[in-house]
Amino acid sequence: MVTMQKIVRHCLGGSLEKKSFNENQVGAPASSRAVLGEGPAREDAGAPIGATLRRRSWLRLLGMAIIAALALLQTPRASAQTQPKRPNILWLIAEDFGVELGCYGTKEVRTPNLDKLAAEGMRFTRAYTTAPVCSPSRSAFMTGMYQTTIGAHNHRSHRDDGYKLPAGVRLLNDWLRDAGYFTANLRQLPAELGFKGAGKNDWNFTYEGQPWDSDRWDDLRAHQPFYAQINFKETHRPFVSPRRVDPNKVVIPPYYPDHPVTREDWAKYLDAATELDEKVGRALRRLETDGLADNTVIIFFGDNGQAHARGKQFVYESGLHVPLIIRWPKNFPAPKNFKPGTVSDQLIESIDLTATTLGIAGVAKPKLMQGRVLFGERAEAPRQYAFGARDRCDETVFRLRTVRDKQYRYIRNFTPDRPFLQPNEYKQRQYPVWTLLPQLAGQGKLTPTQAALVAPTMLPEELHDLDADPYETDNLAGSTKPEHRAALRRLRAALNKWIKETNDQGRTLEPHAVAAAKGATKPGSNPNAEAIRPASGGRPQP
Ligand SMILES: [Ca+2]
Repeated sequence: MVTMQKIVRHCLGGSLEKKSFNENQVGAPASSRAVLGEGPAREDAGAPIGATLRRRSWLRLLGMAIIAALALLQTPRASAQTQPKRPNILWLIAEDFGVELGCYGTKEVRTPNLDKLAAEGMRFTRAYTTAPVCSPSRSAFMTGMYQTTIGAHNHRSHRDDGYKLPAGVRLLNDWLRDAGYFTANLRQLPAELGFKGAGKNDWNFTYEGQPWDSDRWDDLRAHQPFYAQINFKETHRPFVSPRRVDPNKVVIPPYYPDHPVTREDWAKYLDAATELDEKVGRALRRLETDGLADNTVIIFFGDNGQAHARGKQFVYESGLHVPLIIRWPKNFPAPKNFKPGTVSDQLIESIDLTATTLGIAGVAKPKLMQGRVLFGERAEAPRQYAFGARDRCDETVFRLRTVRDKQYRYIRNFTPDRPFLQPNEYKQRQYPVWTLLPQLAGQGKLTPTQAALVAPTMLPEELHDLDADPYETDNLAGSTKPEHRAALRRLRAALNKWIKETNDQGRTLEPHAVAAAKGATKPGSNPNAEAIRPASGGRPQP
């Protein structure tokens, strides 16, 4: 009873009055001490005895209610301390980045840190984002759902209309937080790293509340298990990394003109990859010195493909193919299907990383989640197909859908009446080759493959044999060879089925005025507001 009175007194007269429940404070012991510790005594001197007793029992009840409420608030976090130990999970996300790493065979880059990560972990050669541009891709891999299913398919849409995720669909963070994980999108990194995380979210839906518990690296060690991201902006344009690569030595894809402008631009992209690798290396080394490396699963990937004219925003390999490296930590046994030091050619969609991350955390896959678990006891069958979709980007409306299997990529263009170079202010401003193409076309200096990019219309269907033609320049949709006809029929059917079964929301276009305003539905709103936010200071906002 004395103890209870102390508790009641303390709650009402002491720490409760100055209590400010710190959402970032995890773990029962510290918080419990804050509530149960000695506080200033409270006396009821001068009040009648009956009134005092009535007040005391009321206070007792109130105190118990407050304690019960605080305990309830802390239950998920407290349970993280007592359940079997689970690994931390750190996503390292590169912007607009294809597979231009030494370990993927690019000779001109110097990427020793990611190459080492791949050697220690697993490297995946067929990992694909579901969209070739930031916001739909990020909306997808943060929910484990195709962006086309959840209505997040148009780039920078739903920024001012209050649009929410469909019922039963949640952010990865929310599922993990419920399971006792601390979540962070790291912007504030240790000073020795010499850079800040971009902190990018870029979701095409409204998130109410605070999606992340923290943006500070310094919070990680005390808040395990954690799920954290570092978003790297080096490979996003403009490329500003130190010059290392010789433009004369880079290998230019055949669909771009071999011109000094192209070579210079490509070399800068590879320089950005080297800079990215250097920063990833710093973060990984700090993880070790902080004693976190052996408890943390590392997942490195790109948020969409290459920042080049035919890459980002288009559904060729160059727009969707991303690097994927996963390293398993020493303190946990590798799960089923995870084989350190190996290379896998399994088809993977970025939304599989969502389901897999939940699996690593010991969380059952939510009923609606379309991503597949790659490892562990919950591992699902490998995909036969990887799908991708491009819808409005900025002010530019296309509807492109694609599916690939282990050998072929099929593309269907629902807007073939528009040119590849359909005006796009962002591409024109940031991509020198975008401007170079029509200039050289006017001078008659493009090869037929390159000239396809300046044609007044696009092909309604494409079929590419990725083994024979990795640059996807030879369209086999009209081929009479039986194997090509069979692949075309099979992939057409697979795409039709996917559109129907996943309820592709892109079948209905946005109103013209919304598209023209780059997704804004209200005068004066800026759908790019988050994307152009400076990468320093403050917590990330949804
Ligand atoms: Ca991006």
